[in-house]
Amino acid sequence: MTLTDSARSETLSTYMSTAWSGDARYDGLDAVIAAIAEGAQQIQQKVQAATLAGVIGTTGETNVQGEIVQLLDTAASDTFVDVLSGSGRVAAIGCEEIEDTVVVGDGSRHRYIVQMDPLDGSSNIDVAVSIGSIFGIWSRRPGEPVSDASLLRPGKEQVAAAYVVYGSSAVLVMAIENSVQGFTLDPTSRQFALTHPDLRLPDKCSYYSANEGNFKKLDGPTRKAITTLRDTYSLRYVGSLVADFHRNLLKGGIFLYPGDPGSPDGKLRLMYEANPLAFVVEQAGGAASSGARRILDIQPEALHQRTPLIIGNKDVVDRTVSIIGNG
Ligand code: FDP
Repeated sequence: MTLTDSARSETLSTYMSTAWSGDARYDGLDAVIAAIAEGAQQIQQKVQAATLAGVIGTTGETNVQGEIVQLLDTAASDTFVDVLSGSGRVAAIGCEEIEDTVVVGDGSRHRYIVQMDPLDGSSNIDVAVSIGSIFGIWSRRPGEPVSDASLLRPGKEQVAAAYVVYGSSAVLVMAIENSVQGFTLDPTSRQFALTHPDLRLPDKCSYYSANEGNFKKLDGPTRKAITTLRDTYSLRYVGSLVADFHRNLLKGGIFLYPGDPGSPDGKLRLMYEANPLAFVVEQAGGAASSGARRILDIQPEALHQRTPLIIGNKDVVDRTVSIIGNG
C-alpha cells in the first residue's frame, strides 16, 4: 500500500477530532480511544524491554479462566484499568484477568462499558512473538445503574471496537460502524499515525489459521472443514489471536478455533476476544460465526463465557460453517 503524505500525517487524535465530530452516538468516545492508545504505548515499552523490565515470567497465580497468569498480563490489566478509569468516560470494565465487573463511575459522563483482553497471546510473551490487547466498547443504556448485568450485552450493540498488536511495530486498529482504521505507533513522536486508512478485507482469501495440533480431538465435520481449508489455502498460525487476525485482515484469511467434543465451547472468550474482533471484521466486509450462529447475535450469559470462533473472509467463513454444520 502506498500512503499519501496527508494520510501519513494524520494522527489518531486529529483523525478522531474530525471523523465523528458532532455525531452524538460517539460523544466522549475519543477520550476512551485516547486512553487505550496511552495504555498501549506503555505496554509496548514494557513488551520491547520485556526481560529487562522484569515482566517476563508468571505471578504464580491462575486467573478466572484457570490459566497461568504472566507478570505482563497483570501489568497490562492494571495499566488499562488505570487509563480507562482516568478517561472520565468509562462506567464499567469487564476484564479477562479480573473475576468481577470493575465499576468505575455512574455519572452522566460515564457513558461507556469496555470489555477487554489486556494481553492476548500470553504464551508468546517470553519468546518475543507478537501479542496484543483487545477492546469491545458499548454505550451504557441511558439511566441504567451500573451492575454486572450492564456488561452482558450482545456484540451487535457495540458502538466501537479496537485492538493493538505489539509486533515488529505497534499497530492500533479501531472500528466504528462501517469504518476500520489502522494506526502505527511512531516511536519518535510517540503518536499513532494513520497508516491503514479504510481497511477492508481483500476479496481473495490467502491463509487459514488453526491449531492443527488439535486435529485429532475434533469431530468429523470439523476435521472435514479443516482439510478443505488445508487443500486450498496456506497455513499461518502465530498462536496469538490478535496477530493471526491482523495478518488475515490485511492479507485475506480465515482464523478458526472450533469447539471439540471435550470442549464444545472452544477456548476463546466471547466478550473479550470474539465480540470485538467480530465487530471489526464485519465493518471490514468479513464475517464471524460460532459455527451455530453469528458471533454478534449471541446473548451472553456470563462475563467469562467461551465460544468457538470462525472469523475472516465472508465467503470462506460461510463455507466452513456449512461444512461444520452439515457434516
Ligand atoms: P494464549 O493462550 O497464549 O493466551 O486466547 C488465548 C490465546 O492465546 C489466543 O491468543 C490464541 O489464538 C490461542 O489462545 C492459542 O491457543 P492454542 O495454544 O491452543 O493454539
